[in-house]
Amino acid sequence: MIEKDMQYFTIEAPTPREALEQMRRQYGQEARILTHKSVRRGGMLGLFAREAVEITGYVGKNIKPKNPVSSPAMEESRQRILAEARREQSLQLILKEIESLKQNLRREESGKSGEMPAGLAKIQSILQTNDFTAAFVEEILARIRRDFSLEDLDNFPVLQTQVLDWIGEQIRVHPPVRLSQANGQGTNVFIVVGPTGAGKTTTIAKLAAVFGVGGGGSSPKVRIVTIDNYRIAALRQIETYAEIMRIPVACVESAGEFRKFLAMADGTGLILVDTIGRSPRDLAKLAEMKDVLDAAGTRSEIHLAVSATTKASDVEEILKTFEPFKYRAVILTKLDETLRIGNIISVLAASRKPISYIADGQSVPQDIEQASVIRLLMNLEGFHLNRERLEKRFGERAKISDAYWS
Ligand SMILES: Nc1nc2c(ncn2[C@@H]2O[C@H](COP(=O)(O)OP(=O)(O)O)[C@@H](O)[C@H]2O)c(=O)[nH]1
Ligand SMILES: [Mg+2]
Repeated sequence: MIEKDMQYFTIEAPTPREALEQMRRQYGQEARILTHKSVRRGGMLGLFAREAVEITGYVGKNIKPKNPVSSPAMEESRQRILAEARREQSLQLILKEIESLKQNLRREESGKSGEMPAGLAKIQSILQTNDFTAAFVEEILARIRRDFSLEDLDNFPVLQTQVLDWIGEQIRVHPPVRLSQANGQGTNVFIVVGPTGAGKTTTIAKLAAVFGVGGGGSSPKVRIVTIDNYRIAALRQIETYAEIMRIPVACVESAGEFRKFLAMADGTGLILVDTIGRSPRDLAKLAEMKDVLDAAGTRSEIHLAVSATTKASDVEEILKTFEPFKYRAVILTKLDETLRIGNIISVLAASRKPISYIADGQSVPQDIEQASVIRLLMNLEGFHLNRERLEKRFGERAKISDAYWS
């Protein structure tokens, strides 16, 4: 703005109008004002001073001032105006900087507290109601902030659809256990581990019923074996189920016994292994059980039963405790006992563990189904679900009664 071929001037007059008129008179229509301020002139100790106006400005050099100012005074005036203008410019820069800092601060604050846009706040509240972990909620909110404009945030149906998709994408589903009895080779060994009371035995009974019906052949399609370091009375529970279903049941205590059992049961379509441990904290006993289970070798597949009523930090702990068993997937039990499953979805998403089966009641065998994304999404509170759309996106709810024998 400030250029060398400009001529600079300062004018002082009693009123702005007079200052402007004087400027026009002296420098013509092309003259431009740079700064403008009120000054006090005359008087003593500030008394009887009169208000005056001082303007500074510039005009192109080719326009000759009608009443030229002497050269040294002119240079002084020029320097003064330049200094003023520079000060003004750096002030503008500082102000701009402050404004951007303020904006950043506002943005950060709205991330933390009540100032967030209504759509975002609503999603946050729904996710919290469903017991999603703080980390999971934060991630979803960050994603919304990244992908949605402020206007889009006002369209709640669209926002909700997107969030449901994101949650659905976080849920991993383990494909159905496929059993083959045609080749007669080896034995499928399906082992369920998990904390006491998680629903292992009940799940084993349900699976035994599901897999025990259908198929054919001379040897039993399904056998149940209980790994029990203590031979406690719990065996009675599975024996009762097994009797009703006419499924052979056995109990083994050591790796040697288990190996013998597997050799004897060769040709069985599916061996379901129920395990009993005291407390999952009893790590020595868990290690002992792992030794026994290892006897099944590569023919086995281990799944971990976890109750949907378990709080997030405990689920994390359980997943870690049973890590040495190298379980493939999680069987989610007692879904009927809670309306909030954000905790489970959050922790499983973070640990990248898939869900294989979902149990939602005590009835054997009907209260079990193949895990599906839609079944879990349907359990979420506060969202308006478009089931048809979700089925298209994530596939339908699977029926466990489909024959898995091939
Ligand atoms: N409501 C509900 N109860 C279940 C479910 N699965 C198991 N249970 C109950 O939970 C309790 C413990 O189950 P159990 O199979 O003995 O657990 P385990 O110690 O892991 O073998 C029993 O009273 C079961 O009836 C389920 O999906 N829903
Ligand atoms: Mg049990």
